[in-house]
Amino acid sequence: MGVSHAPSPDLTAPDGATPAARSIVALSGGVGGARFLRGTLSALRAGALPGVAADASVTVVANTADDWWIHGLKVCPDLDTVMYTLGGGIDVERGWGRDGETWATSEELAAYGAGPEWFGLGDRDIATHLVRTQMVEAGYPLSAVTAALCRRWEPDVELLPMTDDRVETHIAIADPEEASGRRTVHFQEYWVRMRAQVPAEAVVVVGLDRATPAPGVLEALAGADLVMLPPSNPVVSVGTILGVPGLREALREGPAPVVGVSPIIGASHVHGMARQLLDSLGVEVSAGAVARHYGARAAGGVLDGWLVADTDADQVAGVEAAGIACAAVPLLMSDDAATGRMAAAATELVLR
Ligand code: FO1
Repeated sequence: MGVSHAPSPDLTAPDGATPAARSIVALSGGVGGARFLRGTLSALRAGALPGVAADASVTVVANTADDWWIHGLKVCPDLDTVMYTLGGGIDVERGWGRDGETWATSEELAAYGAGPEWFGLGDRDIATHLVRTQMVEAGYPLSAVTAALCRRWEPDVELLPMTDDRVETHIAIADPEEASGRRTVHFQEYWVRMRAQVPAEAVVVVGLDRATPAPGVLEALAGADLVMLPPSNPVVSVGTILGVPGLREALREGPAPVVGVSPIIGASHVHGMARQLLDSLGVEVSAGAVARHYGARAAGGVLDGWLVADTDADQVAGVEAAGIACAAVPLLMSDDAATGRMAAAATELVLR
């Protein structure tokens, strides 16, 4: 079930005050982004985000470059992780897939030797992929399919794929047995089978240069009062969303301030594999370097504000020197209340 709306507060701005933001857009990856969004929504609906109306609409543009086809099914991990997390159907421990899951289908497939065994599809989750695959094969675009799936989950946001086009992240790794000395693997193989333990030599996002934003994405950015970048991977999550032609420009030239939350605390990521992939781009692994990688909106980048962890307070001056407002606050998403306080610090930074 979706998060219920709190009663709307009086939204009349006092004379001279900036009216409360009524329309938020977030660009999200999977587990980290979804957790951030759940805490943000609970603070938002409680009227606890400075400068934001409690009944503001939220549009989530999700990364689809982790998507792949497996056992004839189209699987969209980041869309599903956001949908299940905000709709109350996620396995909270794992952070992906359905709660109360069983694995009979995967066990049967393994008994046939029908791999890959390293990628687990739960029985409940498979129902989502069956519905999606049937609709995609009947000709519906991914955005329409996502809207149909969300009618069940009511995530309290409009969930949009970044594009309806097929886009897939592949990672180049060293392989001395290949004549070229390297081979590429699908992002899921790199992440799930290899656990990102092998250095990534390059990230290749197949189809990204020809993709177009899904219906509603540019419109949402043009009408936004605030854009949030959750602490998702800056290379393979937010980076691929920003790589959809036209999307970065819409963010840069849009009316809304853009505030992001660092996925890096100290010299490593909190969740996922940002460290390995930043290395592959030659970007230093620090909260300040990720902010400078995104760049200040005033200098052709995408950020107006950036939150770093309280333990990274020494990074603030360098981020501000790059033209980005910056604050150091606790960034661990231990529960929705702590995450909501992070979101409040983010809106405070750019809306007040
Ligand atoms: N992550 C794993 O670590 N192991 C899995 O077997 C696995 C299966 C899986 C199935 C459906 C789905 O939507 C997500 C799944 N994930 C699994 C998570 C996923 O690989 C990644 O966390 C994301 O792609 C990164 O955002």
